[in-house]
Amino acid sequence: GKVRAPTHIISTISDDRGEEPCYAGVPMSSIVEQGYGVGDVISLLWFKRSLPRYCTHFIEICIMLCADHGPCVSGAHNTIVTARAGKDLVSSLVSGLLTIGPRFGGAIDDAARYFKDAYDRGLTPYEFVESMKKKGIRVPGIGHRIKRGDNRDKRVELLQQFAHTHFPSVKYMEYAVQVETYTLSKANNLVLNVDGAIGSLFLDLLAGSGMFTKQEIDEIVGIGYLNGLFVLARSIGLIGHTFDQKRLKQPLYRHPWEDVLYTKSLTI
Ligand code: Q5B
Repeated sequence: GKVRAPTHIISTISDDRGEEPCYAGVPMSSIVEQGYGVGDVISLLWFKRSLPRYCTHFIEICIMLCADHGPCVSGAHNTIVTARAGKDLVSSLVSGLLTIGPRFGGAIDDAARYFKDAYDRGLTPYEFVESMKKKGIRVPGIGHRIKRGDNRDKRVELLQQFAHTHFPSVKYMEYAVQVETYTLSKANNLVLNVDGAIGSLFLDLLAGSGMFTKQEIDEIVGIGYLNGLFVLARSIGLIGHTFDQKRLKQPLYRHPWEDVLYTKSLTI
């Protein structure tokens, strides 16, 4: 009989060999004819399944809310400086993307991991936060440079409102809010931030939708899919910032001397 030669690549998410490309087995024509949105495409290509509308709508809200947060954040700043140095779109985009990490935008996966572990082990918010402090780890998903207890992040409120209305259960998000109540008692900037809101709510989506086994949830959280939401979303804004700088014909950026504290004194 025929023997299959070993392949160099295994791919399980898409196929372009037929008459039309398929995402997770769904042909492109069905995607268009059935009015799928970008949330459905993400469901197919990242999670390899069609998710209920409230889930794909939630994904789309995350993308829309994280698309940009002004020119002053790390990613936009890098992109603006790079575009003003005359670099091309892709260079300007990746320069901004490279700032996404544990402090900026890339705390979603760790927020999901730590909130899930703490909730599943039955830790009280006090026990969780204090154990993180002992380990010298900042609680991912908590804290913001400009948001405060008396100036909450509107994006977080919008995500919470949507989930309260549409999700069958919001137990992880409620836990994250209890953690926030405790951290806010320590300092006014230790709010639940957009990364923490998405991380905890995605746990609720995974656990409450009935579309994922426990093993699949552990794999998604373990691999770390969720920072992808911020990366994808913020790419929209970073591309916008690149076009903006080019349109405005902005010159090479040079940081003003007055804004640098030079500490090395002259030795005579
Ligand atoms: N402290 C976000 O810090 C920030 C603590 C904490 C325990 C914490 C910080 C942090 C975890 C990572 C995270 C996502 C670096 C943020 C985002 C997207 C964005 C951005 C935008 C957008 C801010 C002052 C005191 C110190 C610290 C303590 C701070 N955070 N303790 N757990 N999580 N969070 N990142 O203001 O005793 O003085 O040493 O790392 O979730 O990135 O809009 O800008 O859309 O673009 O610089 O929203 O919270 O505060 O470093 O001066 O700390 O608070 O230990 O205590 P800050 P620091 P002490 S959302």
